[in-house]
Amino acid sequence: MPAAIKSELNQFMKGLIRRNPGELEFHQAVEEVAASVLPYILENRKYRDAQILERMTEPDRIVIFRVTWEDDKGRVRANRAWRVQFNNSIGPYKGGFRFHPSVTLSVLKFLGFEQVFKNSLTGLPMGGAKGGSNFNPKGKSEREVMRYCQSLMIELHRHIGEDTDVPAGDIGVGAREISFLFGQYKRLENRFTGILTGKGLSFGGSLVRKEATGYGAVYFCQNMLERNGDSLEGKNVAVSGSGNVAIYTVEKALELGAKVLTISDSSGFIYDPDGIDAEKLEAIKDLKEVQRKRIHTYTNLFPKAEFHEGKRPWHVPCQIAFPCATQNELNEEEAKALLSNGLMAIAEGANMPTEPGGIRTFRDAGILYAPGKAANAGGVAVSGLEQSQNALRLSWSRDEVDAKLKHIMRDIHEKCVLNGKQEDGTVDYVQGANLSGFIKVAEAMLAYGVV
Ligand code: NDP
Ligand code: 2IT
Repeated sequence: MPAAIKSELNQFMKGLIRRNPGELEFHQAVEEVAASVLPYILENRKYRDAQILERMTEPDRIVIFRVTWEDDKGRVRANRAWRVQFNNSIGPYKGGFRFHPSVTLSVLKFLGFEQVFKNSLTGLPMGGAKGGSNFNPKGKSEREVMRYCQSLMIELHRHIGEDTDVPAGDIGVGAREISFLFGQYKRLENRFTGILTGKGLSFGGSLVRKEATGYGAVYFCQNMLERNGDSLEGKNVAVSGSGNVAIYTVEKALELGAKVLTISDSSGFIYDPDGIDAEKLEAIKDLKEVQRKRIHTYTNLFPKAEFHEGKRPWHVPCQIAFPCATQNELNEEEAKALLSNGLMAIAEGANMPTEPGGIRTFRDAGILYAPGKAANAGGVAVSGLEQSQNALRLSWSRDEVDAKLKHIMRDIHEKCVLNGKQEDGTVDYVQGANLSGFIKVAEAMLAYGVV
């Protein structure tokens, strides 16, 4: 990085850190974007004069509220929830809701910030937001989760709306939670409207939304490989996580002829030397989606597989990696191990799963590295299509939605190539995604004047 840009970046980050003390995840997400877009801002005075980056890194609004509820033993419990409405320059706020004990304001600000760029990349009219709560759904009964969702919506409903802010799922918020939240919204407002996405198919959900993030990440990877005259056929693949994104990443990778060796959760990872085939994947869906069990129970069904307790899958030799669990789940040492074991491509199903040292390692090595805001945009893209179907009061077929998803992922890939192409013909997908996402939002903000 040229010295002038580096000094500008340092100065910008100093101010951001002073304004947002202790919010490490937020600092991390902003620094990566700022490093990509600052050269462009310095070349184009209009962005600088309008303080576009300073404004883009300040959320429009954050709502913080208490959620009080009663557990099955009749004890009164209290949690905290947030909705970070980051930027609605190009459309109503849109982004997931996360239930996990690790949720903090910093985590939600990083996720909301990333969402602004991701949503811009999809080409659909969606602003960026993220919400969440430090509620831990693990070990809670169905009724406890229901009461929690209902209590949360009693406050949240005032701040959302089909043309204002449309939440969806994320870690710990899946079809069950979206259903409880939607049912309560409908009761409170006496209106049936597309206020959440990821809904059940019988009440306004879209086909392929459940699969969209994982499928989209694999489509994006396929696009990167195709540009290099290659494909997923016969490749060894490592996947982390065993939730919504991981499961449908495995499904699409299998369909395209890859061999999937790993899957994981926060307790450890499964290594299946024979590969996780379609039949084993159905067993995983039953374990995780129906029985809500831990991933180590896979070895009870398939004893040839190994469970590595407390470990992550990144030392397993593979050519392609899909981190699909959570932020900062792949560090520099693991990135080096992946490279020395022959990694050629990585596509992030999760948001910000690779630590900055890992990203540097992948970019320096010149392998195909797709950052989350490009690779996992398929989920929110199909959420956008769910909103369109709700507005039209129509449902599109599975093939129609899947074709649109493929098209959107290809389009995002092309945008990354356009703004990330290097002199030697390779593509810096981080640069391409950040700059492409930035330009659309920045143009809208400039057009609005000082707002
Ligand atoms: P799920 O709750 O369905 O699954 C999360 C998975 O990640 C579980 O296997 C979970 O294991 C694991 N995990 C969660 N937290 C940790 C942690 N701190 N350390 C290790 N493993 C962890 O969530 P999703 O699959 O929906 O989300 C996964 C990632 O994808 C997140 O980064 C999310 O932001 C991102 N994403 C999701 C989209 C969606 O449409 N759902 C869209 C775009 C991105 P355990 O059960 O042990 O906690
Ligand atoms: O991180 C994400 O893009 C999501 N959790 C999905 C957001 C959405 O509105 O579908």
